[in-house]
Amino acid sequence: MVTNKRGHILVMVLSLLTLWGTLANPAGQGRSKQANAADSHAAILQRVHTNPVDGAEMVFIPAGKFDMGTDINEIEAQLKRFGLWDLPGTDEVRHCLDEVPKHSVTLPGFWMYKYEVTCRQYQKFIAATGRPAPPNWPGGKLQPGMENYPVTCVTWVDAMAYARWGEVRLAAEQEWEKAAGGADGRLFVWGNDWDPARCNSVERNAGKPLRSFKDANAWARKMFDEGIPATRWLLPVGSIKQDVSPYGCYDMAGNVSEWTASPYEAYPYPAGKAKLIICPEFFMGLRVVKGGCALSPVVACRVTERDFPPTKPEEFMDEFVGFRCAAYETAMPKPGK
Ligand SMILES: [Ca+2]
Repeated sequence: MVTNKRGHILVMVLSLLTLWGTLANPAGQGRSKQANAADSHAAILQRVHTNPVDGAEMVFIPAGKFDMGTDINEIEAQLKRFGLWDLPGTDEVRHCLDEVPKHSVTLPGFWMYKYEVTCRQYQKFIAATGRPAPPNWPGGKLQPGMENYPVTCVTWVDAMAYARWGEVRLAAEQEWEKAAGGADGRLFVWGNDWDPARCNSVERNAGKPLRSFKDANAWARKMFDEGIPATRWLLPVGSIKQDVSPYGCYDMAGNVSEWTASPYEAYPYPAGKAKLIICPEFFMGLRVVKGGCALSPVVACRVTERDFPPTKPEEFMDEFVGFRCAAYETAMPKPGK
């Protein structure tokens, strides 16, 4: 553990608070403010709510500030860390450029789905609203055994309609990134070191290192050419216990990538600095997808990853794109629907 002057001062302050708490509450009458504060923080982290509409578990993400995105100067170091800096071409660099610049974001507390929305939950939505089943459900029917898999082949408009039915909403990309990485700037939901066993990614499915987009895509193409269905690579939600965020959200590194509510635009630049439109796809009415999928290489499994399905959000669907929902702290669905 690193200690510094500020750490010592904090320890002193906490010690004084403890002493004050003891003096103020002699013989254990009542408890110190510090103990109560610690309890309430633990209570917040343990707050779980079940959405009565779809039965989804939701975890609470406390209010606060975090740094979103990636500094231009960090891209080289990150790619070197993964052994991807010296590759020919610029695939990996271009993939990170839409995360620039790193910027501070302050969010109020909110609730986030603990898991990707499942086929069982989507089936309930279909039954209640008459919306068509995803086209990858044979005969329009949920296949036995697929109930706890993430729903896929849904457009952004489908996901928005689900959220409206569920009396929740799609997460903004800022909320998604905070729910995935917390506030300490970690590269992956579990920390800074890449470990293919910790999430459902291409390296886990291939059983060998496939670090670059080129290698990952070549392997995926081969699987498709052999007629192996996409569902072969997906897992029921929450299957990999290590793919869990600091707040207890599962599968934010892998399994399926997830629609967010947010338009795909350039991140804000500091006042006085030009906003560089470094990605030609910005401001084209596309929507942000966050997180890696079962065919993603390491770069796409990072917390700061953002991607853009390249066609209209009302048309695009993919066997590796699903979604999860969020809600304002004060706008949780109540039982009774
Ligand atoms: Ca995911």
